[in-house]
Amino acid sequence: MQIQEIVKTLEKVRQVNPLIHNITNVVVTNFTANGLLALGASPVMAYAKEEVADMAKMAGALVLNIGTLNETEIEAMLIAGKSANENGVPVIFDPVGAGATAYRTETARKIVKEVKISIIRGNAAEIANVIGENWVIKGVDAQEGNGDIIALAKKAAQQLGTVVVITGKEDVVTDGDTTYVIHNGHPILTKVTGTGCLLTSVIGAFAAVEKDLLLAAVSALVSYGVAAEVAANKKGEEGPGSFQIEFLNELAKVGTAEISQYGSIEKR
Ligand code: ATP
Ligand code: TZP
Ligand code: MG
Ligand code: MG
Repeated sequence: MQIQEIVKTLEKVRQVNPLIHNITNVVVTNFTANGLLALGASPVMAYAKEEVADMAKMAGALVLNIGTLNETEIEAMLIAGKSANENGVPVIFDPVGAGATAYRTETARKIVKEVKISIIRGNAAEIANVIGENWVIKGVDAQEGNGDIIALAKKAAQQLGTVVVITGKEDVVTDGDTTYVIHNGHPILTKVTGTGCLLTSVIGAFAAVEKDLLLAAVSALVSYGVAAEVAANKKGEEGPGSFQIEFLNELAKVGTAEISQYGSIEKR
């Protein structure tokens, strides 16, 4: 995969300005909408079971995120997911906190069973728990693990039949066969809540414009990670508040120059 293809895919997002239907959590709603707007996508949050089938049908991608789940929202996610599936709209899933409580684990497994997911994105513990492996998770944050993340991602991709993205210090993308490791990003991302959730929605924006889901996911991760690096270089020392604002600025600006300079992908 070439850097030029990644830049082209990012440019396509900005040209198409895809509508991204998010059913997400109450912590990250505003940040997600602003991040998608900055990038060049068009966010909508719609949750009512009476309208989600219609909204998902007209979207470029549907993003499901169980960060603050409840029964009403889960019902809406299943309706939206099925509508997206029937209409060829890619569904991106963030199983926030899978493994932390039985309810989250069971709900995540129910969603991947009942909805055809195109790309699932989470930390290692979340992905492990979705496929029935027991990794420790505290709340919604992964603990430092020393497991083999590439092997885990491949196993999950094969078991779920989706593209899998596991993020952390390094990000892994695989369809179970072809695997990429992305070395972009910055530790200060862990000090701003919702940077994982926004990333999942950003992956949705790329999947809305690029049918090759590996290219879509890698392009999203590189663009996002490079924007974070540039923002951290400019404002990181001031702290997470200044970084969060600058990160939105850089999501709007990141392009050929920055991605050529900092983009770091490795095929495994
Ligand atoms: P967690 O709850 O475990 O923090 P998350 O859902 O917030 O998970 P992350 O794994 O934190 O998701 O990923 C969000 C973004 O932060 C990704 O772009 C990832 O590459 C980046 N990231 C996370 N940790 C680091 C790190 N130590 N160094 C560089 N980038 C990181
Ligand atoms: N609690 C429930 S959802 C959520 C918190 C803190 C946000 C998690 O966001 P991210 O992107 O996984 O850090
Ligand atoms: Mg994080
Ligand atoms: Mg998360």
